[in-house]
Amino acid sequence: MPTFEYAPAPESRSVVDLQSSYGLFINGEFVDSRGGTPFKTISPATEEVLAEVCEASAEDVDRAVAAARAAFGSWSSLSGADRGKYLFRIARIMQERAREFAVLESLDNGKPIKESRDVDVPIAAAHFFYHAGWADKLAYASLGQNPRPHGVVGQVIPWNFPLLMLAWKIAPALATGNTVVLKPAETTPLTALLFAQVCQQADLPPGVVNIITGAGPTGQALIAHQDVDKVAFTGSTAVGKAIARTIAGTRKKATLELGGKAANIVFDDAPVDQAVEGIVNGIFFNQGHVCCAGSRLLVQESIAQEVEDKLKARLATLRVGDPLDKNTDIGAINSAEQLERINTLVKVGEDEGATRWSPECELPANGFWFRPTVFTGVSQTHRIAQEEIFGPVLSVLTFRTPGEAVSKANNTPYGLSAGIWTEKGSRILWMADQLKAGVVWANTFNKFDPTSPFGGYKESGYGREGGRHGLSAYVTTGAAT
Ligand code: TAP
Repeated sequence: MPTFEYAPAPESRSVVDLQSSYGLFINGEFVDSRGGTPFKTISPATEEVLAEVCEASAEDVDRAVAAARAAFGSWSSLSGADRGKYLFRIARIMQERAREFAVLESLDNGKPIKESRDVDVPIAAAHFFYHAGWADKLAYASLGQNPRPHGVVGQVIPWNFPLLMLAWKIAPALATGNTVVLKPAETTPLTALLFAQVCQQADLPPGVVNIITGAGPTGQALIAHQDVDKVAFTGSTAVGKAIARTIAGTRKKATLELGGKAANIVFDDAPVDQAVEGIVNGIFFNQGHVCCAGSRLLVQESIAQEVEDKLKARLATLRVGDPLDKNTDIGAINSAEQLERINTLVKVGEDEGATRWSPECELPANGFWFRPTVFTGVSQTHRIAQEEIFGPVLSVLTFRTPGEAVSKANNTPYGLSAGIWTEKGSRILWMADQLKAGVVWANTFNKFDPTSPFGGYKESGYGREGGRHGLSAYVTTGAAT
């Protein structure tokens, strides 16, 4: 239990100007759908309807791709310095409107305001600043000879970091001279639509960015569209595989950022209090709706009990509740559907014999909520050690030797990220070399920066986002054909 109570500290909603309905953003304007069925987006914390949004039909996808194609010639022939100015302008407007973005993101997604305010929005703006800097230096970025854009890029993103994933996708595409059609997730379209307003405010030429809302079929139509030159997708491994099948045999380039089941590995020489903070951050940040979440804790057997006790004591101090309250640590689960998935896998964990524990905490009456949960006594074969739960649920396993830690950590179809906690630098380097993960954090977790490439091994996808590696996915090189 918390040692003292906090008074509520709600962020004001008045900074957000919610419209009752939103159109599709095509060719620089908000337009009605032709034939799509509108749907509602709700606050997962209260189930209140926030707005009605258009479903983009196949005809709308066609219009958006045509607008991006028409804009491509002039956008790609602008000088890099001029494209960079637009990106800088967008970044600065995002900073100026940061509070509005943060409140809207927390309303639509359910994540705590302190995370949207301090992580999602600043890093999203940082991606535009970073890529603005690259726009006029592509020829010197060692991307290959004569780097030039692919053309029209179709981008599909998930609901866990709606604005941040948009920034990861749109900033490098624009910096390299591509034009974009992006589909946000069905449950979190609002910050993408606010971003469309930012594009208008920045006087971005019409058609360079198009935002089409809708669900899976809209994403499918976009990916399959014959005038899309490159596909960039972030989401589940199942949908990533379907996309790979759809584009197989076409000329389309693709980057796929998919799921994960990261091991957070704590050795007996680690600073335990610091490691406990890292474990909490690793799995309970953003309600565990994080592809690179440290959802498997591998702890050395000799300190397992100490770590478990300290972890439980720390979890008892987390505040679960209103995402707009600045004291909230854990917000709402994004949708009823995701809550159902979490409940199903947690039940499987219990049925398979793992021990389930959660701190006492009162959950709000409405909305979608799940207590922070720890499973101990987990073995490698348990489904909760193998499958991505994508919620605030930690599976704890133990190991005795570094070799055992490596083989357990790598025993997964995924390979997105991993964490190592130890005071020995040599062990960090040895482990990082052995782990089949795109990102390895040492004595920290969930650190993101636009300069640092991010992406997976195995079923966590292919291609990198961020840094120079991320840029290379958006250009073709060599002699022009
Ligand atoms: P998905 O169901 O895969 O959805 C991702 C996006 O794809 C959404 O916009 C979705 O639309 C759309 N979509 C669904 N079916 C499609 C299809 N057949 N063709 C084209 N697009 C389609 O994933 P999710 O449940 O939203 O997100 C959670 C998953 O994403 C987790 O597995 C997580 O690990 C992964 N993820 C990975 C990363 C990175 S960087 N590797 C980052 C974040 C999340 P609707 O949602 O509107 O139906």
